[in-house]
Amino acid sequence: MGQGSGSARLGLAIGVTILSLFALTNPILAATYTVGGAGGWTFNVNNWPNGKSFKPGDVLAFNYDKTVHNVVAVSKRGYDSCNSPKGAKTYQTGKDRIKLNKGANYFICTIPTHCQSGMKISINAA
Ligand SMILES: [Cu+2]
Repeated sequence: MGQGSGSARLGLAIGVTILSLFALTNPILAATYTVGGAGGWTFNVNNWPNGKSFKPGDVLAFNYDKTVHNVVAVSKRGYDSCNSPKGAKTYQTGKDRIKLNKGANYFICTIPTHCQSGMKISINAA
């Protein structure tokens, strides 16, 4: 047994300790949800969150045809009125991953008439 195996064992012990601390300090493991399920981010997806519970840090996966749709995070007012502020960050890769903030989170598609056709979701992360 040389010095090498001793320090390897020490390295392993430190690694395990760090992983344990990480697990203890992060009791909430983030989940990823695919918005709209198999149908993805599209019209009439507004009822999709019903009955589901979300936590801050969970990730919403928006899968959609980027030539037709987009995703913009908005306020309640923006959600209700289907408007987004000028210069709002627009996700448009067709495969966007967005982390939920604590509290209310609202997303709409800003292509004309889409939000009015139910391409909007309201989620409370608690
Ligand atoms: Cu759209």
